Amino acid sequence: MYAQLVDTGTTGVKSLQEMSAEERAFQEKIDAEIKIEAKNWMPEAYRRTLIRQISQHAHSEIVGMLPEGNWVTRAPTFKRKLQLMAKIQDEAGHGLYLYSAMETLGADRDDEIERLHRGEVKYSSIFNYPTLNWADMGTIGWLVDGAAIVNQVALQRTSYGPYSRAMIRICKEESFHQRQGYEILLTMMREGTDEQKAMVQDSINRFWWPSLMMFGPHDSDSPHTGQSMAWKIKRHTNDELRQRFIDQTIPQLEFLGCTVPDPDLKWNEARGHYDFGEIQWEEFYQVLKGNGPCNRERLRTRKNALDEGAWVREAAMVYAKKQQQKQQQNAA
Ligand code: BYC
Repeated sequence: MYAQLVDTGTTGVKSLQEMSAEERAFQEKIDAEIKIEAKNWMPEAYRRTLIRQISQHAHSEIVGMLPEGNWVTRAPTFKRKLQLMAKIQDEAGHGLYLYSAMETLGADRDDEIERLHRGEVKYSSIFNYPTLNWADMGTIGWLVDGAAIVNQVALQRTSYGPYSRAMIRICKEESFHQRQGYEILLTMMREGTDEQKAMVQDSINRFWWPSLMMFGPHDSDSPHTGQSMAWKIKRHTNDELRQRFIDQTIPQLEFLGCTVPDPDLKWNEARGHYDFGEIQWEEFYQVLKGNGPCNRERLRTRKNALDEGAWVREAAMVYAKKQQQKQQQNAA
């Protein structure tokens, strides 16, 4: 794999000859599928790439709670409300595992959260779109968690041990989320009124293209893919995973009896894959720059949550210090 990347002219990836002895030993370990652990030597750029990706991933889980939180008070039944709350709590848990995995690389959680709040680091573009109707809760579970799973199943085999182990548990929970989302939509399509069926189609129309954007830019425009593939942080490229997601999602879409807003979508027998239209990349880059429909609102909500929770953290610190003093007095 590594030699192939060099041969195909991927820029910025060192050849084995250009590496120091330490870097070569590291690369050979990666090539032999031996996991890198927190205390092992690693190139500084590998560490920084992982902190960037894992922190972005953790922030996505935490910010990703907000579009769904919008519907907790308006879920149509008590059962749906409980399911939605459980899903959102799982996402908080995913964020916490991921921040912990990031800390094993020497990054500071509070610093990274501050950088998020200053708008210096990214989180998944998808969470900058609003949730306008109840069907959006189904679509987020089915399409957004569905896209996240395709990406995260591959990340279970990522080369950094703590990240790959966090992914195993996260994937189990995500596949449950995906099914609950699909079941919401199936219920609305099978038992709903015409208006409710129209809500499902409207929701798919709004979330289809942003879900495809979750996989990132085309491989040819992705600055990090070459090196991340060589280090096996990424096991598949952005375009490969996007295609895999489309291929597995379209039969589910047909079973629902819905369509996607892409006139170019069609099965290509020769390729054995669906062909699809071009993503509006200008929209994607605008969202990344902070100009999506909800970017400002999302960051404002997160900052307020941190400020309003300050007294809880302070109280916990005072209590912990008092407990520590008591233990020291007892031990003396
Ligand atoms: N949104 O060279 P590239 C969930 C950035 S949450 C925003 O391809 P890379 C859920 C990229 O960071 C699941 N930014 O980068 C939660 C880079 O910017 P910087 C979230 C994006 O890292 C609640 C630049 O564009 N999943 O499941 O090799 C409810 C160039 O891109 C996006 C993860 O985070 C985007 N869509 O590949 C429901 C998975 N795409 O850092 C569900 C972990 C690209 O140079 N992350 N960028 O400023 C990854 O697998 C990889 O980081 C990506 C991008 C495939 C996303």
